[in-house]
Amino acid sequence: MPTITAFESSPDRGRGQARDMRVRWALEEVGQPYDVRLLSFAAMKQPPHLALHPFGQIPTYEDGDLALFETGAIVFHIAERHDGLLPKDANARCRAIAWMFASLNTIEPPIVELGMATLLERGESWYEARLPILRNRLGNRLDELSRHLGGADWLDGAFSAGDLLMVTALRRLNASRILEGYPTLSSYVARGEARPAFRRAFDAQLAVFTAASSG
Ligand code: GTB
Repeated sequence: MPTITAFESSPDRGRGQARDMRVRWALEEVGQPYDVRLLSFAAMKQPPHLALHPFGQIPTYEDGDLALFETGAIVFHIAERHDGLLPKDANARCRAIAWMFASLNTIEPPIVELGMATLLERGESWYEARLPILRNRLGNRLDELSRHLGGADWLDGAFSAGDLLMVTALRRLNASRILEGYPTLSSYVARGEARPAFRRAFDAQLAVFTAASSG
């Protein structure tokens, strides 16, 4: 049974924003049970965890003699070894992998950049001038993604690991009202969140926060 790592006490208070959520969701989609090792921020920076993750972060994934870090690599590994997250057709499979990269490399960076600016740069003299630039950069990407999705349920045919990573990247906008301007993308995220595997993964990470805050 694989073991993943997650925050002992997630700063998102159980909203499923930390990246263990993506790995949990992938494991739930393919029906693979898993163990979770919870880590404090201090433990994440100690040698035992740094041996698994060079940047001292979560999530990690251990299964037998394989230890992995980076959510994209972990989700890809799970998708490769189980049915359900990548199409069987070779070309469709390549396109689903392209969407995994697109979510991590094209869509998530402007989301994170805007989030970091509003969180950490508010006091800077240039903050107000930079904000519209970041909003515009993200808006362009969301326009393009929305146009691609059109009336489809998923990015390219059946639900895939590309959708799993894209939905979780877009969920990072939940705290803002940005997706309200993109009904196609809001419905897409809602479709992802309605999947039973998403719900199981979400409830599992929420249970960690609930237990930590009641203990
Ligand atoms: N590229 C890596 C991957 O995809 O696996 C990035 C991993 C990463 O950012 N891990 C974060 C972490 O360990 C947790 S998920 N941070 C602690 C550290 O770097 O010391 C990012 C995250 C954290 C918290 C929220 N939140 O509170 O809303 C959202 C997302």
